[in-house]
Amino acid sequence: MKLDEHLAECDSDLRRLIIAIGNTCKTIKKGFASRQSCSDTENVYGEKQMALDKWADEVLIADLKASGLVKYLASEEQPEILEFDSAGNFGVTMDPLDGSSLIGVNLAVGTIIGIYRGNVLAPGNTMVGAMYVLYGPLTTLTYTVKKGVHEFVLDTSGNFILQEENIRIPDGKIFAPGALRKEYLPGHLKWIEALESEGYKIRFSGSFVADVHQILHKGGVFTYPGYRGKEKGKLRLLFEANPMGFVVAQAGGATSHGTGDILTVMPESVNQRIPIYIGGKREIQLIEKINKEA
Ligand code: AFP
Repeated sequence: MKLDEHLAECDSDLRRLIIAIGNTCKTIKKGFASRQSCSDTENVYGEKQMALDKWADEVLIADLKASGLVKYLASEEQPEILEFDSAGNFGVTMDPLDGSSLIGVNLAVGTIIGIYRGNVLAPGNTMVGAMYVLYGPLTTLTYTVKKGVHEFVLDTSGNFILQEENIRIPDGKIFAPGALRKEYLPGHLKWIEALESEGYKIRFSGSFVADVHQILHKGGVFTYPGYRGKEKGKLRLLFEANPMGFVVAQAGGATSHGTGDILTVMPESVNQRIPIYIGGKREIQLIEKINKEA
């Protein structure tokens, strides 16, 4: 089944928006091969090439503006929320290429999208949908519109074909721990040691979207915690934590900033950072329990 068929029951504007984003991601995917650059360098013809993440940002902005569906657009690459004179009223958050420092070494990166009705400076649990496209050996698109989490794979004809419907996060013993151990806060260290004593194995690639995708399928937990000197952590609430948290929560998992659900946090600014724990409910409950007892 193709993506547009799968979305047949969905609100027609939301359906058009998801399809439009999927189409732009196909363009981005082609850019990896044709642009062959990960920084502002000259190509073989002596032409200046824009870094792929900045280029992906421009392509997404242009396509979303042209769609007429989006009024507010917040991008990790932009300092302010863009506002379009549009008939539609969707608010979209995007990380055009998460993990972009891995492009040069050919590891998986992705595009992360959150979808709101109206402004995006709202708690994540008000999203009407979220999705991500992972550019790995296969290009996959995973979406939710609060009716399950579904995954599609890009075939050789350029169609996103249903690969797995109603994904549920299983139990699993992998963990993806960001930040330096010597800078962990006490509660976090205790939690990490608890996971290690239970035999959790490390799987951390440097691409949040790829690491969370693995956890969605294999279980376990990803974290980029707050740490000494950077108590708010590294990842962004609007662009990374909320959309991926929304997908994982819809698949039966959970997300936390260490003491509560990330999806209930009212953003204070567009570039706000937040400590993140995302994955299985059991692991998330454990960090909250440890932190609350401390
Ligand atoms: P880039 O998009 O700049 O490569 O950052 C990726 C990221 O935001 C996230 O995808 C990774 O999980 C995290 O940073 C890795 O951070 P460290 O380099 O500090 O491990």
